[in-house]
Amino acid sequence: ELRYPDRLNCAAELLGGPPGDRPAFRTATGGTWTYGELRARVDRLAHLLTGDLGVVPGNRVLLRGPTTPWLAACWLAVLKAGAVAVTVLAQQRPHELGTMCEIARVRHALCDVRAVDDLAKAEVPGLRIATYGGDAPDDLLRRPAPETPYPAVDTAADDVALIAFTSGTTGRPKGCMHFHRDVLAIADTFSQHVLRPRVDDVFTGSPPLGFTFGLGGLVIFPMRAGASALLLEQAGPRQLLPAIAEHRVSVLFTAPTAYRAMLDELAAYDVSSLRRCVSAGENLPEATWRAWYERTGLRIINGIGATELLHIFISAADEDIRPGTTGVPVPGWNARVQDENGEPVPDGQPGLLAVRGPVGCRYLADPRQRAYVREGWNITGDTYVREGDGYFRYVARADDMIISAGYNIAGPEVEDALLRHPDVLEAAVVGRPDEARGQVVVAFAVLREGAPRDAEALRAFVKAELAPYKCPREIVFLDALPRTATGKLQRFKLRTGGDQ
Ligand code: 3SK
Repeated sequence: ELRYPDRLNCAAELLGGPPGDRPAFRTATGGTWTYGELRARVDRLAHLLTGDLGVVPGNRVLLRGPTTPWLAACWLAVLKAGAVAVTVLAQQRPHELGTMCEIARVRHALCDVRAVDDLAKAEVPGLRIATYGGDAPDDLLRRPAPETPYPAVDTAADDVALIAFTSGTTGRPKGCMHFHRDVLAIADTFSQHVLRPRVDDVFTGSPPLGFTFGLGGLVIFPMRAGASALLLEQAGPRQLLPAIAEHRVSVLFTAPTAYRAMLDELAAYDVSSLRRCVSAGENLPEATWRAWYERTGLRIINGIGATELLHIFISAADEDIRPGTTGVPVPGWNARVQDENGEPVPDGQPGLLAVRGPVGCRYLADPRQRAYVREGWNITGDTYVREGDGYFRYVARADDMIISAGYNIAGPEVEDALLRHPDVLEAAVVGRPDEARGQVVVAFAVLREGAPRDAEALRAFVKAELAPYKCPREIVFLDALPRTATGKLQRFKLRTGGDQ
């Protein structure tokens, strides 16, 4: 069981350990921040926050900008000053930002000057925005500030440290509150037991810091291990491979679609420095796992996480990895599969995934809390099967099961079959209402460049792989699949054919 002192400031903990001359953050252009420099810059920012900007402990401070060491430093400064970091994504638009500021009662914002326009347009009443990274004399980084150490505010381990928003794939965003101890707990469970990081590790990846997948993988985990992170402002599949080669990256965090997209380019880059490849955010198709393994010899660490629970809670490491499954509960976490009434279902049968562990869901003033947490278990909204050997296998999002002529069909199984075809880059399978069958299976596919759009050939391919009732009635070709800002597939848009 994890135990932390009652008084705990997680930013001070993360900053405190490593020697000052060790690299903390690197940038694509070759910049390096040592831990000593990071500490000094965080302290300067904390002085400014609590001096010039008038932030007091408990205030909610919105952070917005591309993935840079300055954004990470602002996050650490807010927490060190006892305030609450409200992390949002650079892609979110004024209306969404306004809603999140209203829900979290945000009164202060630290914003990269390149991302300020949409925040200003949100016209949040009373919001004081300070920008960084610009030329203006009042830019946060140009203001005079004490160069003295900033003593961390003596927060309680269960004071709120951050509010992370999840919009799921639809609906009004929900703010998830996480404590100072939660920040350390994700490092001391998933990172410590599955990643087993070393001080010489170089982390990088694509998820932004406004998504807790990225915040953990690119700031919390490397810092807790005294390792370093390469922070990339542009981190699509095209930028990741050269960055891995040039900076000798050893730990990679990205999404299943990026692993698949990188396959074609792999041969042109030296990725021999990689020792851990983490995939989360969406289910990892077995076909992608196998293709990556064949080409690199690396076993992708699949994981399921949630903003509600801060990071990954089911996964597996090294030889324990079983392709096609997510893994087992991370040490410190518990998981089971249950029915709608909260009764456990037998192994081998699908049901709702329920988890509990050191971090729990705490929605900020949102009645949906009652649906997410039932009798102490967090119900993630995923349908899973627990195999006889204790491994958890993803079936579908609970509301994404397709029922066609009495058959239950899991979209991801059909997607996996499509992805085994060499021309298919991405696939999404949904149920479309049908008078005769209730629903019919419809697939959407993104093909590799130059591949023929031959729906019949693809249908024949799937028929050879799966029972005929699972074969898509229709295959629609798209240039890209609709996704949220954190990369999650928006199936409802495919189901309705609309742009909601
Ligand atoms: O939302 C997710 O899928 C996720 C995955 C890993 C870590 C954190 C999160 C929020």
